[in-house]
Amino acid sequence: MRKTLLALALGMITTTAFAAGEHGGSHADVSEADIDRTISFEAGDMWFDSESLDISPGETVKFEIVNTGNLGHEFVIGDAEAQEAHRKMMQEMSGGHDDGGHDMAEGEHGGNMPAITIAKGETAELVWTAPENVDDLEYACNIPGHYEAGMSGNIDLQG
Ligand SMILES: [Cu+2]
Repeated sequence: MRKTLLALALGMITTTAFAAGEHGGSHADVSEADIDRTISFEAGDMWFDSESLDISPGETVKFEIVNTGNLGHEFVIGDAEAQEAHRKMMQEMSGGHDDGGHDMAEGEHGGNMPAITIAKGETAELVWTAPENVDDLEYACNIPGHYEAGMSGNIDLQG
């Protein structure tokens, strides 16, 4: 009886953690031990201080991003097409208000693009495992105007 209860409890924890990971970009679904490498960099007003990242397929990376700017930013991983689609959506939702995009970004990523938002002065973390069958991905801040001003970079997935 005890074992059954324990298994149930563990199952519930796993499910909850997984859901959190999908929605908030939380790393709760990956334990620290699974992380191969931590990559730290800065986001500022209209730039990331790393213009490209070399990551091996299958590698689990923890991004630690410090926002040293005066605006909120986001960090989203996806291919060029997905980034563009996301950008359009953010633009439509913002209705032209630059600041309004921030909160909406969180709920509208749809779950399949790893994403975090980083408030000014904050550090945000995102744990991500690089896919095996993709050549190049982009990372970007898709808050209206930011990508266009330079907030993007390439992720080179080296086999
Ligand atoms: Cu930004």
